[in-house]
Amino acid sequence: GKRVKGVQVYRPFVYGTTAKPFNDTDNPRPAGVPLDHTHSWQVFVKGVEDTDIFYWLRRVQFKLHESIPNPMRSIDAETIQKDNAGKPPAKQQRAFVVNETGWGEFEITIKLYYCLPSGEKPQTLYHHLRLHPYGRTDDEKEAMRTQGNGEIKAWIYEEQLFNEPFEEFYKLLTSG
Ligand code: SLL
Repeated sequence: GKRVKGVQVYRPFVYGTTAKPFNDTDNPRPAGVPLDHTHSWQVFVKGVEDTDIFYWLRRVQFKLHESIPNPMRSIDAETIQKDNAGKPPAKQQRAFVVNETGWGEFEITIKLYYCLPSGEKPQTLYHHLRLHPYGRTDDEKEAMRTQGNGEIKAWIYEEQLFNEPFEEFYKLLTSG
């Protein structure tokens, strides 16, 4: 294929983690979850404002800590779309997500696999799962606990650059 010379295409996305301590009201520890688990959390890659990114990102592989059963989690856009039986996924489903519970923080390895016509090699990101509200004063922590919903968000806004994309991929990128 031929590349489109002198063209750069940027696509914004968000990745990161959202964690929440177990409590007696809106986030009780589910039955079967070990007693030493203190939080529910999720790691995700998605579009900004839940926009579609499946046309350029086809798979995300999350490598979790070895203490977690089955630590390699691979999520395919195709599977998410199939689960919707041909209908386009609802906004909140337009995401590569792993939901887990646990007690400790660690570094998550996130590997991005691009759509095949891109010819791009997979790219690796590293993200620290945050369970605790660091760098906040005791008052701010208390406010999070009592007023907020207690979620600890560690979100990164990024832009994926496609430099001189192949013509076929350029059409995919710009036909949305
Ligand atoms: C620490 N460096 O020692 C970290 C490791 C590992 C967290 C944290 C296990 C959950 C499960 C879990 O939360 N591991 O058993 O499914 O603090």
